[in-house]
Amino acid sequence: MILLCSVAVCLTAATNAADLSGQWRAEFASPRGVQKYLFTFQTEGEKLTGKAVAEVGERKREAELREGTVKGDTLSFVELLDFQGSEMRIRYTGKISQKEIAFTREVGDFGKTEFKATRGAAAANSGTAPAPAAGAGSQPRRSGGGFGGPIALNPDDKPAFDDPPSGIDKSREGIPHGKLEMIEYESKTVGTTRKMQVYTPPGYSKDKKYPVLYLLHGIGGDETEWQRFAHPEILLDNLLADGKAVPMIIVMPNGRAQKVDRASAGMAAAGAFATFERDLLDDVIPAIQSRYSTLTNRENRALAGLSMGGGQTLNFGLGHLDTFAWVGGFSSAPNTKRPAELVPDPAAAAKQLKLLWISCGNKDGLIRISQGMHVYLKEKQVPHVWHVDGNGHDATHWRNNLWLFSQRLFK
Ligand code: FER
Repeated sequence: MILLCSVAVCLTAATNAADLSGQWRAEFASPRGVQKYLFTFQTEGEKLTGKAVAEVGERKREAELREGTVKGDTLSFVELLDFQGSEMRIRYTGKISQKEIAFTREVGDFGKTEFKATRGAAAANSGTAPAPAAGAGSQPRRSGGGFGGPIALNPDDKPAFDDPPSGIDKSREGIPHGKLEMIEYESKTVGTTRKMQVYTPPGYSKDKKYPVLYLLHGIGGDETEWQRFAHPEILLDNLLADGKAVPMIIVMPNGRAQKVDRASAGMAAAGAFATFERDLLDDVIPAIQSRYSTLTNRENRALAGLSMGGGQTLNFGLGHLDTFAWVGGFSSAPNTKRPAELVPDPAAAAKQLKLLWISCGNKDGLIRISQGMHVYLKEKQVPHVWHVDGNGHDATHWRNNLWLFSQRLFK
């Protein structure tokens, strides 16, 4: 049921939770453009239910509100957003005053936006509605970001390589196979025992030493996520059988560095994805180097990842060129720091990097992140691969780029 607001109802909103029922609208600037929201709330005691209809440009979506509560003058709820197959949680907290609700909208720890909602139907339906409050404090903290957006392609945005043949990660008979194992390590950073998967190539022997690729997952994944999109272990077996890659160890850790690190703990645990920098450097790498027969100089250490893990890769890889000489960001997400922050000394980076790989699909709404990197790197003359293929934010892009990237490592 939709209740339209009368002045009397609006005025009691501050003191009586039930009176939140009805429609509230808001308009605010976000990295994706101006967002227009129409919330419809129903309350029952401290419980709040309802829906959100959001419009950005031409696009409109509707979501049921979850986990809604009203306590005193504070309400909170979650909007679940399907982001290209991954579920993102947008958390809203609002302070109710007489005429408005002052909301904070958080996507994980990213993109905290503040805006005000006022009573009434959508602006389009209501000629007399006051202008939405989108003043100070309504600007998102980040520049660039959001869940995809309009795609504008530039002349450089084309494939650097042909697409791989099909079947690159299908298991073949009659070739040697490596081993994939799940191991545990003590994380001082997180204060827990954590899991990671480790691939050792066929014929792995303590008598040899191997280079290592650290391979990071996306926002909805964990240490097993790469197996959903590609089978890095089979892909490497195949490349090795064809003489196309150097035998290497591949480590797939969990990039969500928090005590409860399952994907279900919340997709947008952005702070935990940033904390992983320390877990990777101080806990994961030492654990691998103590348990496996590894080459431990920077020229024998690579970092790559998809989406959220692509952003982590660029942040941690370019941020620690003393540790990584090979860096690959596939469809990097808005957690990627700004190019000038990542590469403050282009000449030094150009000298140290053996390979910097930036890739994105030309149907991926996050492409502007990678485009920004490419434009900066090109301007600053930092050699890199800029590979834009015909995919979206999807498994084909990640599988193909792992294949193209991994066969160029450690050579
Ligand atoms: C975002 C959109 C997407 C974001 C992260 C992602 C940090 C990650 C997507 C993925 O890993 O697939 O705004 O912000």
